[in-house]
Amino acid sequence: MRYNPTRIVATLILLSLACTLPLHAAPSGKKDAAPDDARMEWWREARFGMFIHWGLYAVPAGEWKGKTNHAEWIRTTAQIPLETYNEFLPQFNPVKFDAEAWAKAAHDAGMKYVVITSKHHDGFCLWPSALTDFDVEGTPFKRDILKELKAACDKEGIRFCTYHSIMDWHHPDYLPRRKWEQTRSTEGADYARYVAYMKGQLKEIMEQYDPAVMWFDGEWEGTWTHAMGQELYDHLREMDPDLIINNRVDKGRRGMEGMSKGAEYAGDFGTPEQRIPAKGLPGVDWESCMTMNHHWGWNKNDAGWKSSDDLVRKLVDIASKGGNFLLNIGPKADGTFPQESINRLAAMGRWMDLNSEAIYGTVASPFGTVPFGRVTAKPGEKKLFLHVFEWPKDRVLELPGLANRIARVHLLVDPDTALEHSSPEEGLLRIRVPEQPPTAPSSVVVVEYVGELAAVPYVPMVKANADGTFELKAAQAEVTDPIRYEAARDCLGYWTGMAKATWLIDHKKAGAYRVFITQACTAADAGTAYTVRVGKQELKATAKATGDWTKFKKLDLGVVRLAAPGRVEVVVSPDQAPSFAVMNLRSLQLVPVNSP
Ligand code: FHN
Repeated sequence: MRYNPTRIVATLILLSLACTLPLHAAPSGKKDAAPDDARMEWWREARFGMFIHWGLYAVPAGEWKGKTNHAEWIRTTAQIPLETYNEFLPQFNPVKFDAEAWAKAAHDAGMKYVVITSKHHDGFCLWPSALTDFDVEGTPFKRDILKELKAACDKEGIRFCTYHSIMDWHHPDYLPRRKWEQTRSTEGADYARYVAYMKGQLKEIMEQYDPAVMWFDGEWEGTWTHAMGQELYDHLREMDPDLIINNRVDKGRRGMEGMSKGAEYAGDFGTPEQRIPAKGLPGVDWESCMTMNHHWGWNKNDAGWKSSDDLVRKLVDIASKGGNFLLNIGPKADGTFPQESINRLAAMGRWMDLNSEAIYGTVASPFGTVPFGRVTAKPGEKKLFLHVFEWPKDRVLELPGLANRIARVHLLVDPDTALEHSSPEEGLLRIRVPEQPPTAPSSVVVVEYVGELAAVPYVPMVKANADGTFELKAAQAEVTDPIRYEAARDCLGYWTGMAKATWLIDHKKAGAYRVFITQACTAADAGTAYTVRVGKQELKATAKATGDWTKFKKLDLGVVRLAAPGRVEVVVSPDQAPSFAVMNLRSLQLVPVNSP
């Protein structure tokens, strides 16, 4: 495969002229850019987009020489030499590719933008680039995929965006080479010339397809620097003041956690990958990108599909924390979406048809953990949207932590029927809801309030059961980062730091109580010392091995005495930083010692 020198020289001359334009001043060179809020407005409103990973790697579909766990990284994970990988070019002929069907599927799912891999790490380009023939023109297909998808997105009224990899395993000037690819000479390789090539291709994309977002990736290798990232951000900003650029253009990203280490790094939004931050990040723009199964690129053997219920709740969880959800599709080599993806998109679309008002244009909820699910907010409309995952069997929905007076409460799907509710004494609003949840897996109750939204810290008050025991459940705990409640396991997980879980009990009866904990931990990670503080008393323990993170055991931690009736804090916190994670905690129990 050759890079057409004539085309490259011609373009580099044009490019060098373009690059002599007066670029912005230092990285703060956003002076002429559209103000952030104006530029980000549509993106913040959108909340939900489609990621598409598609390229030559769809041909092997994740399989190579008997191994089946590959995907878009297959050239590297299967150590396929360049010449062999290039043999996928004549096999890439997605005759069933229908851009309008793709854009309609995104639109009907409630997605407001599409981000497609113009070029992934393998270097293959989904458009006819003037700078290389390692592109669609080098395949039997020849059609301009980006052009067709851009037109289809425009027709559906959704935004067309591109993902572009800085890392390039094909271009002769890209360095470093893959460690296993030592036979591929680096002689004459010129990284600066590669950067000029990449900027030339970005210019092609910007001018021909006008993406609303440039989603960079593959920024992590040492050849790409902080200065290059900032310069590229300013260069693209110069070309399009409205362009939104993610934080992977620069070097500030904290790994898969995705946020930037500081404001000195370029990028308009953070990019958590395959995860959701534990808490809302008010005032921070971020987008969680996730696969539907375990792979970004098509893998025909990957049957690990997330359920559509789980995907809806992830969308709700992300929106409740002020983020966007970029959900991935890995199309097949024939140009079709996997049926499993189509089914999930359709299910999410049905839910969004009824509930999108509680997602689009919402902001991070000011509340901490709420026992029933999540909360999104529209302060401008003085509305809260209570997303109820577990519909209360007693028909009483409790929202802790709201200090406002209430104007009206109703189901989102039934705005004409007002629901009975209490006034939020002590920051606890009680709402009488109908027997059945209207829209699983997340039913929305709208709370219209008076005045400026005022949330008060609220640690759930746990009252004693009839037999005098206290059951402190994971979902009721107030937790600190990075602990988060895992609904699927009904436990507090991701306890990978010196974080704590707090409950508040309202006890009416002085006396001695035996404390039990229900926890899970792998043998490899067991042994972290921790303290359970009940009021002023402390019980010391260590996390016990139970087999794995999903096998829970109830353990006796000892006895405490509660003096005069009243409110007592119960806090679980590690005495030392865990080697990996402290434990998965499902519940604590306080059982009166003399109980029958
Ligand atoms: O290496 C890529 C991977 O293939 C995929 O594109 C994800 C999606 O954001 N990003 C990188 C891994 O962090």
